[in-house]
Amino acid sequence: MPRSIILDCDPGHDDAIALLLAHAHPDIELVAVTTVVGNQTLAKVTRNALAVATIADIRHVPIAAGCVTPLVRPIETAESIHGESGMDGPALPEPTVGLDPRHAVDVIIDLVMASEPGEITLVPTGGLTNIALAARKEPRIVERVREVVLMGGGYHEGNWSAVSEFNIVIDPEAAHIVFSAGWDVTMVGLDVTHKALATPRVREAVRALDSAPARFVDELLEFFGTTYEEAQGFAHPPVHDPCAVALVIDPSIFTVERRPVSIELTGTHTLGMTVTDFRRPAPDDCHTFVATGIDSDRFWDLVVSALARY
Ligand code: PIR
Ligand code: CA
Repeated sequence: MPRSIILDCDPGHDDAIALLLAHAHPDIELVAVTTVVGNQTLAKVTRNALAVATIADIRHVPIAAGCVTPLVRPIETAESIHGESGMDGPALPEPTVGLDPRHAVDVIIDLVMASEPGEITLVPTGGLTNIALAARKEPRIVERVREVVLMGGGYHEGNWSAVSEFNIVIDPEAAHIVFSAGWDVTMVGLDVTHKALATPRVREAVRALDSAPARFVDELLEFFGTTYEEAQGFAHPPVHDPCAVALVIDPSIFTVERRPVSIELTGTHTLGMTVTDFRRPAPDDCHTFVATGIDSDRFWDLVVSALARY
């Protein structure tokens, strides 16, 4: 049985690759794509999602726009990494895929409430604003979803500050709501995504594929590699968001530990930190999990073989 997921994203180079992976992989049924302010404004990331759907011919999946700003804080975008459009590099087609008129939060609630308990997995790859608001608006979704597998955070690594990761720190209050709601949350953070590097071997394997979506991925990685090198000093760019989708498809690629995670909301130097307690075995009521290891070769094999289906 394929796993049904809602991808809540802010495309975003790596969000785009996560979307292409989710659509192509036979073990995933993509039931909706929702967008949230993050890497760029909501208007830009939504346009980008529609452009990716156009390139990959994703036509029977609702795509709905969500929150325009974080719950409490002002908008902070990642233009230094993703560029002015939020997905700079490849030429983007004029979208021929339409936007669902509903708000993303209502799409998430409607789909989850109409599904069987334990059927839908939420896969957020941007800030957690939509997911937090959905849990507040319809708390019954918390028991109904199978789990939340998110890209964000990091227990030992940061990218937007010494200790915090972008998706968490842009809306830490939303992250707090999601991590403490009571559903199972798996944090696929920088500790593992910083090992999912688009190395020359990976770039070659993608370039060997002959399809419009694969060429698009190659152009995304080209731009992402350049800005990641300039802005963060990485020789090869880490491709974060597909890691969360890959964990849903094949958890054996990762090591996951059950650990209490708290979101820092008041720190002077630590706002948005995902404080993870490794001191002892987690208590029985702990419902948060953190990815601590990744087999990056198997991860890339999974991504490339899914892209080969286009
Ligand atoms: C990537 C992102 C933001 C900032 C940087 N420096 C790099 C985006 C990615 O889309 C991913 O979801 C997450 N946020 C990684 O922090
Ligand atoms: Ca993202």
